Amino acid sequence: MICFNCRKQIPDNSETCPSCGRPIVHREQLGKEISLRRYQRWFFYGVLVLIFLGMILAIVKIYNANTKLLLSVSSVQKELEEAKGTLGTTEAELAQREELLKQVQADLLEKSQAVDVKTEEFKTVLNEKTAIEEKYSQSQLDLSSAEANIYNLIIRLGVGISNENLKKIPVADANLEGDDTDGDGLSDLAEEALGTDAAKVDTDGDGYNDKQEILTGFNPLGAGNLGIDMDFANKQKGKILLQVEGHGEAWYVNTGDGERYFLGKPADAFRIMRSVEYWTKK
Ligand SMILES: [Ca+2]
Ligand SMILES: [Ca+2]
Repeated sequence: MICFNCRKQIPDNSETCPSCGRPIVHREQLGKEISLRRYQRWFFYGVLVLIFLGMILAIVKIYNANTKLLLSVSSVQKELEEAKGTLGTTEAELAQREELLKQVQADLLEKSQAVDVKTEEFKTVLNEKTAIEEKYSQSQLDLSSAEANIYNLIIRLGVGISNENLKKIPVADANLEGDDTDGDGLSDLAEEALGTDAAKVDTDGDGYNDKQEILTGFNPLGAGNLGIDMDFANKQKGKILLQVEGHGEAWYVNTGDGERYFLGKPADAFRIMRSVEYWTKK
């Protein structure tokens, strides 16, 4: 046997080298140690591989978990964006509806105010009509029963009318005579009802006297015409119209020609109404 250290021949089964004193390792023992170390090395490698695989597994798990989390966050963000979009649309619609509501409320208020104004106008006309009817009733006290019947007729048939609407009905050339201060052919009474100046032949000074203008449908108080409206006039046929904006002057709209016949003030009306020709003229 040879010493592995000093390479000299030594007796078999020596525990130490007699030459260099180095402990002798026998082949069987060396084989065991090598096997042991090989086993230890493989064990170490195995543990390393297991640790490595464990780490890989852990990384994959973490990666998967993170990916899921990111996907989840992304999905939530997307839903949030969609919700924001929906909210934006809803807010816009809400604003639009609020605007519409405001407009409707404004219209309603405007119409309500218009109704109030009309109601007031109606009340005024009604009050004036009532006042005229009272005047007729008072006048009636001094009349004979036959004349009283005529007044009853006026009260029953009389309809209040504004001056503006009255202008739409042509004036008949009848019963316009009487006390005539300016001598233009229109009685002072008729001029008061027509709104012209009883002291001027030509109230607006345009070269045409008041009666000419009235009978031809022109405005005796200025430029333009009276705005005759035969559709309107025809609807008033057969009615006794009372000037609620004047002194209660009465006009009768003939059923034939649709012209208005001056009946005068309440106190004079009966005299005219007895003249049958004005009721039947064609
Ligand atoms: Ca006159
Ligand atoms: Ca004139």
